[in-house]
Amino acid sequence: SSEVEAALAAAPSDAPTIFDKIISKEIPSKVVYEDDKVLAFRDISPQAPTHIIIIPKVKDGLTGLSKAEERHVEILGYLLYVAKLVAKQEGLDDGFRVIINDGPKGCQSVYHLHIHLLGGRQMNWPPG
Ligand code: DGP
Repeated sequence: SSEVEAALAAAPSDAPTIFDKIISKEIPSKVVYEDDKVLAFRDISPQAPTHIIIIPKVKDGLTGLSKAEERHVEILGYLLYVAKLVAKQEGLDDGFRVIINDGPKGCQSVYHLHIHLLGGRQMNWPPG
């Protein structure tokens, strides 16, 4: 798929990503939740009726989950809590899924840690 191609083309890096420009509003996005620590916005290429990306505003070395250090524990937990808040806000009362893609084999294409929140349809298992 094009998502796999994008992931394989994206070299893991600590450089700024498109998400920095989304945080600064240099690039417009459909924001569904924002506070001082996190931003949640609709994915440009939705894989479900609800598909939201949740990111920390400060990357602090967190290009992906595989780079997590003990200092990131608080923001990692908070991102999951915000996923729950947004799921509720989106009316996903019958269930939803959260996903973190990591590295080329995990299909990560943007190297700024992010949680995918998907819902609004029946999810399948195993994922692709
Ligand atoms: P991942 O493959 O896990 O690295 O997911 C990156 C996601 O980011 C992918 O589902 C598409 C989304 N995305 C990439 N660029 C943009 C953008 O400019 N705007 C929005 N809203 N989403 C984007």
